[in-house]
Formats: sequence, C-alpha cells, structure tokens
Amino acid sequence: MNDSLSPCSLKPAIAEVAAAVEKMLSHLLPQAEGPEHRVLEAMRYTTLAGGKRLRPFLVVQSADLFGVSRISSMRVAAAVECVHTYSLVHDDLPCMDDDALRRGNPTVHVKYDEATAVLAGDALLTLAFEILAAAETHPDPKVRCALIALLSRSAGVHGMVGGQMIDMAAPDAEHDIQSITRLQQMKTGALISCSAEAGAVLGRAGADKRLALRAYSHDLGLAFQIADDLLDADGTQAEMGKAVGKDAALGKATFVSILGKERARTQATMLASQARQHLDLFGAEADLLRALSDFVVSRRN
Ligand code: GRG
Repeated sequence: MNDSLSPCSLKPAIAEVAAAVEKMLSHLLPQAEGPEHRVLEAMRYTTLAGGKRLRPFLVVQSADLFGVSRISSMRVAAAVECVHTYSLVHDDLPCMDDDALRRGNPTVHVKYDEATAVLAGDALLTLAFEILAAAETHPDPKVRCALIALLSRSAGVHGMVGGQMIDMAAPDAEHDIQSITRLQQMKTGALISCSAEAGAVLGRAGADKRLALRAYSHDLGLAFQIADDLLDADGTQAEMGKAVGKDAALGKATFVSILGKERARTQATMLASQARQHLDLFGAEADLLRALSDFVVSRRN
C-alpha cells in the first residue's frame, strides 16, 4: 500500500468525479422555466459554476470502499454539494460576509438580487433532501432515512448553521484554540465529515469502518480549514476566486491569528498525517483518500 499517491494520480481522479457530479447536478437541477425561472436560473448559475468538488470526491471515494453503485454515490454527492453551495450563497450575502466574488464569478446576490439569493439557497437546501429521499438514491428506505438524518444533523444547528452562528455572533470574541476548533468543526468540518461518512452509510458498513472514516474526515476537515485560513492570509484573489485577506482586515480569530502561520502550517501537516493513519484498516483501495489529506494542505485554492 502506498503511504500516499502522487498528486499526478489524485488530480485526474478529482477531475473525473467533478465532471460526473456536475453532470448529475445539471440533471437534478430543474431547468429555468416558468414564472419562477429567476430562482431556478440562480440555482443553476451558482451550482454549475465550478468549485473543487471535494465533498463529492469524499462521498464517492468512501462509497467505493464498500462497492456502492456510482449512481447512488453520485446522487448523494450531488445532494451534499447542493447543501455546500447553499451555504456559500447565504454566507456571501450582505447580512453575513458581504462578498461580491465567489468561484471567480459575481456572487448570487450581486448577479441577481438578495431575495433571489436567499430563495436560491433555500431551494438548494431543500432539493438536497428531495434527492436523498428518492428511491433512485438507494433501494433501502432505512439507508435513505439514515442519509437524511446524517446530512440534516451536519448542516443544521448542531453543525454548519450552529458554527456560522457562533462565528457571526462573536467575531471579535477572545477565541482560544479550543473554541476556534469547535467553531470550525461545526461550520466547515461537519459537512466534510458527513461526506466521508455518507459512503459508509450507503455501503451499510460496520461500526469500525464508519468510525474510521469519521475520524479521518474529522482531522481532514480541520486540516482543510487551517489551510483555508493560511490561504486567506497568503493566497491571491486570482488563485482563490474570492476576496482574500478579509480575516486579518476584520480582526477575526482564526487558526492563523491564534497559532501564527508557522505553527498553523505544522498543525495542518500533523492533522493530515493523523487523518491518513485512521485509514489503516483499509487497504490500497483507500489510497486516493490518503492522497487527499496531502492535497487539502498543499492546495492553492
Ligand atoms: C450560511 C448556514 C451558512 C453557513 C455558511 C461554510 C460556511 C458556513 C461559510 C463559508 C465560509 C468559508 C469561506 C469557510 C472556509 C471553508 C470553506 C467552506 C471554504 C469553501 O469551501 P471550498 O474551498 O469551496 O470547498 P469550493 O468553491 O471549492 O466548493
């Protein structure tokens, strides 16, 4: 078993899943027609605009470990990406982060208007659960219910929404490393963990393998967020497709502001290595997940 694959093997694999999930999303998102066409157009505009598609990659790779059909894993990957995209649309709104650029394009409220952006986010969130509830996603209704429970818990007040609330409620609070870790685990980590665990749910995996994927994605999510904080400090708008340097300008507590750049980098590398170790009970078939842990810390966007 390789300790990790070279980026040469990982990048085409990510690109393949990204292309396939975009095809699936294009099929699942309704066409922009009828008197409600504006919200449908905004949903398609923002969802089909690119992005790294890391969460879909996690769903598909973890599902592949259990021999799940690609149609099932792609539908779940599309549902998770709908939730992720909704969170970005709402996060960009003037009442939250007030950003004009996302994935290199004007944000939804800039291209359309605020009401359309709120509605497009709402509709993407609810579409995700419609996708999971459909029989095409998995023949076993218990598996579909488990997927709905997992995604709703991760996206809701105990996960992403709760993390966003803590972030918005006290942006200048004196966060320490424990509180910032909890905030980020909820805001960003919960959906990343959900993506890896969804493969285990689809594959009706035993508790040991499901827990291993949960532990892997917990560390991966934190490493991802530290890398994001470093990119906000060091990256460029052209690389990131969004404004950078906002955290420092707003005096926001981040892993970088608390640990400093060097310790943050060391911590991200350590978490990536720890994430790989959680995959020890899988064989070479988990090599792409191992390689992903290096990728999330070395990425430039
Ligand atoms: C509005 C309920 C609600 C939640 C928003 C996720 C989130 C919570 C806000 C995003 C703010 C942000 C930039 C967080 C940093 C980590 C992150 C989620 C980055 C964006 O994810 P990527 O890098 O984006 O996977 P792409 O565009 O590649 O899909």
